Amino acid sequence: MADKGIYGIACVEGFMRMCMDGWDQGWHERNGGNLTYRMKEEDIEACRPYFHTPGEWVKMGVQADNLAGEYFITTGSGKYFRNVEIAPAESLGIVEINDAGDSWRIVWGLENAKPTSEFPSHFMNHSVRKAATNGANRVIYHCHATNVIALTYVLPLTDRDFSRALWKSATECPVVFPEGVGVCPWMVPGGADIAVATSELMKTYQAAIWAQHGLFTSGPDFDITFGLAHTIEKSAEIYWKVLATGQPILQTITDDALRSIAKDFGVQLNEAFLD
Ligand code: 2HA
Ligand code: ZN
Repeated sequence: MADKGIYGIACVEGFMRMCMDGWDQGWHERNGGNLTYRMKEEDIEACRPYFHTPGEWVKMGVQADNLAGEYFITTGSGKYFRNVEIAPAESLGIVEINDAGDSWRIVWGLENAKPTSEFPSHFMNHSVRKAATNGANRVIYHCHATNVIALTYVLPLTDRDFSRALWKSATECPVVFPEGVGVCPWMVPGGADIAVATSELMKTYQAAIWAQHGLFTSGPDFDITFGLAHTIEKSAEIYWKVLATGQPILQTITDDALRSIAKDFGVQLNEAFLD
């Protein structure tokens, strides 16, 4: 088989596959959405032969001590998920973080490009999730999941309202995200303010919803992080289908049923969201 170079390395291959999976779902119109992966030591060593002379250090406007010296694979600002497979070196790249934990520089890819406009949000979320999971979390994903976005026009923008609506729209949900989801009010994307607000939510939750914008999910690997977004979006879709019938709701998953699921599956549901 032909040598695929850096594209044959598992972390890069998995990263690209997740981008195309998100594209296939219809969550990445134009340059919508972004993905970052905090590389393991073995990922960095496997990719290092392909690194070029590093670019200039660029300050991020956010800082995290626990991410100093880390390497991330990231999608590019203004780049299209749709093009990741045909133009990977322009669409994504690898950045190194400096010892102060406040700047990045490009070591591979991102040709004529820079990291995603949401890199500050990804970075702060990585910092919080790394700490919350003892280093297990490695992936942060932002997508424009259609049904989730639509829900932010009709549900009160509280963690409790969204968590309950999603838990009750698909039986798997309380098992997949027992702590619930966080909800961020509408904010200007791309800056430090939304990054800090989102990372506050990610101290508690694996997923956060940006009102009228999209969804953030986190996880230890690509499968789990994509699966979380997929589960949340699917549940929101079911919620919409039920609403769209205009029929009265005759039955739903009761709070006691949610408790029973949690007990049998051995997960701790966020009690603050139960009646
Ligand atoms: O990358 O999705 O939030 C484009 C966006 C900004
Ligand atoms: Zn977005």
